[in-house]
Amino acid sequence: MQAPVIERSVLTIAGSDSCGGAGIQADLNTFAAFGVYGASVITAVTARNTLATQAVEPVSDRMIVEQMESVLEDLPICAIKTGILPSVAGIAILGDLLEQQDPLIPMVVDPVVIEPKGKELTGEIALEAIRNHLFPLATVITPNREEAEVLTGMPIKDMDDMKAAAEELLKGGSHAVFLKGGRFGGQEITDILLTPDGLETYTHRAFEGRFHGTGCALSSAVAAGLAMEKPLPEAVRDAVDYVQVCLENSRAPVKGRLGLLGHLPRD
Ligand code: PXL
Repeated sequence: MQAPVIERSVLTIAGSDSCGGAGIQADLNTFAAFGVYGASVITAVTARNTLATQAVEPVSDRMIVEQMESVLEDLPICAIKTGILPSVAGIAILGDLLEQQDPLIPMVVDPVVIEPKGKELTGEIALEAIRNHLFPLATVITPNREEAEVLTGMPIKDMDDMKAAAEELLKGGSHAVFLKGGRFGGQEITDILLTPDGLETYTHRAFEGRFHGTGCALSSAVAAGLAMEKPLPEAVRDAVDYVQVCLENSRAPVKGRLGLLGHLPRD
């Protein structure tokens, strides 16, 4: 019997995380949890765990393009999520390739800047290239507080600062900004989605401790929702709820201090 043709799939363009908590591994787990087929273009390989990043090796621009062409030739990609993009030239090439898609594929751009030690993953120069080449093509960008500070040069200390930074990013040419809230002291976190239609807020529980890969899961869940043709505010709502469940189901590594998300039913 002939298998049915795949109707929709999501593509992650991101780095591999050897400990499985973030990057490609988190993205594919998220797509699976949403029941949507996931493809992956790997941009960098990390040797890392929840203690630190031990080594990073970028994948060549040529190989990134090869992977892109292989996937686009064969699969119905209904949404894309981008994570770590280590090469400025590669970001421009990727932008050109995505711009040529007709119609444009809905895309979630996660402007990942890793903590100072890991800046080599997506440094601030690469971030500038992401802003120039990918933000104009993105359905939504998903910076966290620190990334929004770097992108806008504006310090974010409270909710008013968050709104001002999101407005600045929207003015800068992004179609929508999902700004992940920091914890401003309380037991809750508020994320905001700013689009030309207005502002939506998403308040949720702040879990104790620190976790690995929440940003990757969140942006991938939004992409999965877009692939399923959910309106953006609904895709974001479902993504926020999904990460909360992952946090409830998280487990600790043996040595490191960052919790690992529980995406799928446990063994
Ligand atoms: O969470 C950002 C991120 C994205 N991609 C890879 C990572 C990390 C963080 O560690 O390792 C591959």
